[in-house]
Amino acid sequence: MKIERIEAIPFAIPYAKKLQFASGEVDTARHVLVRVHTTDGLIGTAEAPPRPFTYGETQASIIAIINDVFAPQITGLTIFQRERVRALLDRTIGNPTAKAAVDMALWDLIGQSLGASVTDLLGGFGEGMRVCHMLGFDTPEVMVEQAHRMRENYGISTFKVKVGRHPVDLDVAVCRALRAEFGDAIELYIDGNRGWSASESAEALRQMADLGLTLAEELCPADDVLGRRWLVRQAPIPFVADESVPTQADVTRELLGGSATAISIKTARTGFSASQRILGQCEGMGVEVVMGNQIDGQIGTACTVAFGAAFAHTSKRAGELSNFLDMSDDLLVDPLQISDGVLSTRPGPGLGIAVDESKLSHYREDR
Ligand code: MUC
Ligand code: MG
Repeated sequence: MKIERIEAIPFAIPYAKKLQFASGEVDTARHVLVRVHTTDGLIGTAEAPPRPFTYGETQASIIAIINDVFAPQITGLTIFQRERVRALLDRTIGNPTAKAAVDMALWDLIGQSLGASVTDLLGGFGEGMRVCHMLGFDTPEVMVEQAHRMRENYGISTFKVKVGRHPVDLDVAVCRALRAEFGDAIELYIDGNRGWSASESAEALRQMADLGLTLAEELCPADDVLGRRWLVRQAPIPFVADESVPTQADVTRELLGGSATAISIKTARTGFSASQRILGQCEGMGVEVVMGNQIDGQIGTACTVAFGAAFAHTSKRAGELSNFLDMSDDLLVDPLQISDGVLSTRPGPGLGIAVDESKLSHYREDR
């Protein structure tokens, strides 16, 4: 069970509807498929989504760090030495999604070799999660129409609304339209991707005070240190740190510094090994978590639900598990299915995913 080689394969799948938010936009899933091969013929699979506007990684940088730095460090180790792998990868700073994909592919291999699902290995709490859909920037009419489609086709009733535009009234109008259309039948929360200042954020929260929002995420930059603390102190709902917490140390800094009161856990950036630790930190401190979406494809989403379903604390809230629905296609032999607002974990050992080789050869960008 030794790591023999690692493949980092660039692929590109267009979105049917592009996702726009305050820090950027995504119209093509230009991701990296990571495959860890063992000496006895198993293949562990995960995907790394480059998000230059969030972590500074690009498709080319992810491939380079895996091929030039990580693969030489860990080739020859056994698949069970994942803490040694983590220690070696952490000699390099940054590169969160590249590290996370290697970690998750190893967990997939461990599961396959033991005949157990990753969810069972991690904690085995449940068999799926309620789904939250993320609505990107558009007009109130279009966003209401999308929410209708998600409710009717998939039974989804929790929505995260992207905010952070100027003037703030644009986003307030969207949240107001959603609440007016659906009443109490939906849960609504907002994510600003650092688009507003602290005072604009406070004004937006004041204008939306009657809308029953349940969370506010990254409304202003965490680097606006005192402004952000001032905002979080007066926020009437949990204030979620997402892109400001790519490491455990960042979680500690943001929580103890008063810059956040809840944490978004994204397996795309902290894999399973570090996400487990972050979850423990949050649970121990009495801090709520939400399973976030790194604008993942189906492989990344399978990883998120595998982790989120494994623990009681991550299962309390709906997980952000549905944006792959906006992609024109994907790589899995058996596509993920959301029904009655729930995404189930995959049956079968490891992550339970198989890549469709003909789709991969169609979408890969290296040949
Ligand atoms: C999110 O929750 O922020 C958009 C930017 C990013 O890093 O992740 C997405 C979704
Ligand atoms: Mg976010």
